[in-house]
Amino acid sequence: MTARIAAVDLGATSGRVITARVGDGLLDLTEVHRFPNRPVEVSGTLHWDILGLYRDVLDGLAQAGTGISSVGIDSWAVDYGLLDASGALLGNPVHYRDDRTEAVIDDVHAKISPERLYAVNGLQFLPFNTLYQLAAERLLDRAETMLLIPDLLAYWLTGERGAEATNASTTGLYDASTGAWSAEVVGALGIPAGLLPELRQPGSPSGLLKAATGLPGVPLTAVASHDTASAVAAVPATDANFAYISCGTWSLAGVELPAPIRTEASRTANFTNEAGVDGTVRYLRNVMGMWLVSESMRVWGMPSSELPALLAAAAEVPGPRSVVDPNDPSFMQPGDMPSRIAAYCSRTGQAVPGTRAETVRCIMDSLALAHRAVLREAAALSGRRIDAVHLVGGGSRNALLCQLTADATGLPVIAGPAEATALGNIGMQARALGLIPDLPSLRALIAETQPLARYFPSTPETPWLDAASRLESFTTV
Ligand code: LRH
Repeated sequence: MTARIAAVDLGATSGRVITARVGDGLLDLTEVHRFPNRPVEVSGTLHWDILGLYRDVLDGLAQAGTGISSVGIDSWAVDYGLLDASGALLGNPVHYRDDRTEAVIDDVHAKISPERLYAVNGLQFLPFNTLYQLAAERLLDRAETMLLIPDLLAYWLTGERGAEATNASTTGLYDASTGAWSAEVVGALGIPAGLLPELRQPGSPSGLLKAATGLPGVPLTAVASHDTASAVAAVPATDANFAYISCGTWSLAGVELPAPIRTEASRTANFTNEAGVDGTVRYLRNVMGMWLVSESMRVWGMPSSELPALLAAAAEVPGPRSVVDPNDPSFMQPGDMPSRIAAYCSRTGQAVPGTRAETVRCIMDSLALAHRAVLREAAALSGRRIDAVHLVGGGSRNALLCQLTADATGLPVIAGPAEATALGNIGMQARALGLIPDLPSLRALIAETQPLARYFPSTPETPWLDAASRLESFTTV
């Protein structure tokens, strides 16, 4: 038996609607609609253009056509819309790169300490975690319900409200031990009871599409709606000793574990325990990934179609030379990334990249070095042996980054699938339809059907060791 399934996958810079034919060993993808996701600054606040995105979702579903058995939605994490008592959207969802939380982080930590927060939610500190955003939220007193982005779109498509669990686990309000909203954290922060809808597990039915969507009566299925959770579900690993890097706007690097780790060492290393499918834990740390390149290209006025040429030029530049900590707070907000990278290099006494190719080479070496650091720490903190690194997502098309990651980590890198997030989304729907029995079968099917590339360490470790210790000396200054 086969079925046609549609995945809506929204990333921070672009979205897509992908259909797949699944079943009988088949997993064929067709991208039916791809669209840019362009944030908008209004009166000093950075917003998502949520109605524009919803329109593109509708357009994509129209392109998908009839004969669809199920639709699922995933997006980036942490951001939300608020509904008033009539179900109307209050304001426009704020982008996680807006700096509104800076002023409230200390207040939140005065109400509940970072140590206690980590003991409950197991989450890495990121200034945009939903709990800080809610502390800075001006519309809270008028809000009845908070819906994370995929849940908000699901509500508009079906009229049904819920909170999908993998994405809920990125809010800071979710208890990593019980898999429920944390009454303790919610209470400590004075978040109104009832703001958070009931949790839904990936695979559960989430309503039927309304007539106005053009696909009336088609079932919406909750997937691992946090894009990173979908991407990790689609890692084509065939045994347990693997690490993954879900590489797109961010590089999310880590291992999959059966239970959270909330030791003090893990907290100070800022490792997160986000919920994966079937009770798995995504033990990882965020690395500010290809954002550094996409933002540089925006400043240079280069369309993304010019990325391959830019990477080819960067591959000709010798490296590793100047390196930056991609997670330096100066790189977080939109702006003139090449100048900020130059300022970092000059501040740390390194050669300042002079050309675009040198800047991109500096970013690639820095990301490879960050991948090395995170995976070594993940292995040390979890005791998990890493035999291979699965690099999935759009970054898997970046042969330079894949090769440098193999060189810097000293590990084989298996690159692909590029559409891991959509495949994870589709996979959970296929499982709900009874077409795929379990997670290992989904991964095996992806390994069999999707093109993968392999990269092996090709250079001595010494220059990477030198660069790593140089970088450490900057970050402790
Ligand atoms: C990647 C991602 C990541 C989050 C960030 C906000 O798209 O979902 O896992 O930390 O966006």
